[in-house]
Amino acid sequence: MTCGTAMETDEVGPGSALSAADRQEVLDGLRQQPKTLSPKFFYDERGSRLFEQITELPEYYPTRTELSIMRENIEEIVGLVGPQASLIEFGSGSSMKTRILLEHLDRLAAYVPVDISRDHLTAAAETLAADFPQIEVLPLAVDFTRPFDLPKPKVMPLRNIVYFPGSTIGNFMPSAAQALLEVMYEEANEDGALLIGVDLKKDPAVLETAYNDSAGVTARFNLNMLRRLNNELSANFDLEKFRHLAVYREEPGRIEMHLVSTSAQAVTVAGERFQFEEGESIRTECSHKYTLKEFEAMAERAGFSVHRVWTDRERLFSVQYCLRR
Ligand code: SAH
Ligand code: AVI
Repeated sequence: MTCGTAMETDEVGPGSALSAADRQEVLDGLRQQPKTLSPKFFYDERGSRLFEQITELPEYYPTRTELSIMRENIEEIVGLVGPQASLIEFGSGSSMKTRILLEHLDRLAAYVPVDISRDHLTAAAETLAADFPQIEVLPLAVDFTRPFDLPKPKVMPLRNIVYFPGSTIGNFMPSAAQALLEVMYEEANEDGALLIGVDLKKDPAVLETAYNDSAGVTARFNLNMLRRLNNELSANFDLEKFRHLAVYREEPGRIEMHLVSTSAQAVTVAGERFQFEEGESIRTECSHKYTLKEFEAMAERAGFSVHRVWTDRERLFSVQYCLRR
């Protein structure tokens, strides 16, 4: 059993400050009109825990739907993956869904969970390594949008299977999503594949309810980004003066999450002053929803062919197995 956190040159380091590159990204985003911040900044330890709570909300259908699709089709998935693969998961979080794969896949060579939320990743990997002592667990605390090297397992894998559940692909703009799929194409090496969760277009009311839960957890998750910038970039956001907004935009086909300033105000971030009008917002997340056709076209542009698609009866969510062409 191995469970050391592999480190990279552009690593997500320990401690409580954002890296210089992240600081620059935050400032660049706030200088834009409209102001934006990357959703990757949601995930400090508190943000990761709030996301876990979101996955259990009655309104948030994606997690339970994806889980049920995985459970129903696990035998077929095991057959497609074959023996002695290395499983590389992008944005692994607590690796909760991955347990189904770890329990069923045939003699995994290694499991490599990749996540930006370092402490959360380390805790999840330690638990998994204890629960699956026969599997080499090699966590990698990096930002997967920047170049990184995969750790080498002790057992030579027969193929690399990239796993990207949760429809985290939807959190990227279409061009960035395609670029990320191209990275996954490279990681999946010659005989490998991509197993990906993709949320589907549906009644906007269902979507808006999923991102505006009645218990206010999604609002706390959204506002946590400002708390994080206060802690890690010496910002002075007053959390009482911003409110959560999530709306579905038909044309780009995505839920947008915003933090709306409830008054005219000035905020300082890393020494720079930003002015907000009353009602002006920071866009913190886009969550794109795809038709099966739209996702297939994007996967093909990245070099994949969609080999198998599983959905639930209501066609809310899909799990797709993509081969390198
Ligand atoms: N895969 C889990 C968690 C999804 S939440 C699930 O399906 O439920 C999205 C995860 O991606 C979080 O754990 C977050 O920390 C991680 N993440 C987001 N952006 C990232 C980035 N740029 N690099 C690495 N991890 C990232
Ligand atoms: C991680 N990601 C796919 C989630 C989503 O649905 O876009 C993040 C999230 N944002 C609000 N609720 C959940």
